[in-house]
Amino acid sequence: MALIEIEKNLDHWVKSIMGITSFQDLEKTKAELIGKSGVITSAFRLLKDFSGDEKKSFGERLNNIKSQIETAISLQKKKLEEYEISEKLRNETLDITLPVENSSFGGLHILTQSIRRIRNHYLARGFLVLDGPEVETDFFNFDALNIPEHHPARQSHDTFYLERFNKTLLRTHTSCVQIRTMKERGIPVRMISIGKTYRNDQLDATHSPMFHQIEGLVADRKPITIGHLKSELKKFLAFFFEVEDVAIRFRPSFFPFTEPGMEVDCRYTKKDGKLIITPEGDKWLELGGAGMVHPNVFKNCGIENEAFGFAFGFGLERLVMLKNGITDIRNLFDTDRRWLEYYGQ
Ligand code: FA5
Repeated sequence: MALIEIEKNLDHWVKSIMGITSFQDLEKTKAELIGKSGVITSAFRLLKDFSGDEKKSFGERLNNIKSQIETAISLQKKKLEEYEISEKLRNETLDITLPVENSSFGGLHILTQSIRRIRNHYLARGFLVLDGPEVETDFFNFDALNIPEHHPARQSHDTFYLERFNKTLLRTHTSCVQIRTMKERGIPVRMISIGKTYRNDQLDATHSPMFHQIEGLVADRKPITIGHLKSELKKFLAFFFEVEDVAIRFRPSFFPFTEPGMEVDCRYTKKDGKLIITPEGDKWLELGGAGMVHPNVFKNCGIENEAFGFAFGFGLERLVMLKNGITDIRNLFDTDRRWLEYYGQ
């Protein structure tokens, strides 16, 4: 197309660009005018037929036309984008005056319910209910609990270290709260702590990289025995499972912060596929760890001379699963509304 004709058409092109209503049409017009084989681009090829001032003037006129077209296209594109956003906003406006379809307003997660129940139980019995930080130092998580660097027990806790903060980690258990409590308050003390703990464990039906533990500690200058520990655990488990009595047994185990250390099992039976905690049960169920506080732990907390104590640590998810017949820990962290509504309160 000759330059004269192009100049004549310019007004018409700009007007029609301003009237385009879709991105697709805009792109099409852009290609027809200033695309690779567009009218204007083709006209530039004629430049080679001119020379000197003529060439200069031809080039300037064409560039001027091209830039007017580009401006019109980009203005129109912006207009279309704004229109699209305002349409979207208009269509997606929520009518908050409409009545709700489902009258369920949510409830407390079963883990929250359990934490509250356990806390209330212990508060009523005069225990301190304490929290500790989830980001801990290796002193509170390991050293003070008689697990020095290079101790093999450190390997059994697959720890998330926060490398930027030297010697800082996500606590692998709530036993650190024992240390913080005794360092700050000394003994005698009766406390529990419930909170989140973290381990680099593969997620499966019974393991989660984040889970909760319940820690208990009773320490005194007066003698405390395994008999006291057994009685406390029976009380706690009978309360938690809402049964009259629980038969428990201790199996020797090793925790560097206890001496002796043990695993706690309780009797149960299965009826119609349901798990029932009962002293008459024919099977044993593993519940958690416990033991008598190791003398080094007292020492590390600045408690000199004779001291006695017991401690226990249970996984909350495992207890909640046993009580409610939940077979997969992942259900506790899913967002299936039906499940949450069933167990929520
Ligand atoms: C401990 O963590 C000790 N601190 C418990 C303890 C406290 C012993 C006081 C003695 C005195 P253990 O590593 O066994 O022990 O973990 C305790 C419980 O946490 C386990 O019995 C289990 O119920 C739960 N648990 C451990 N790892 C996971 C996991 N990845 N997901 C869910 N629960 C877990």
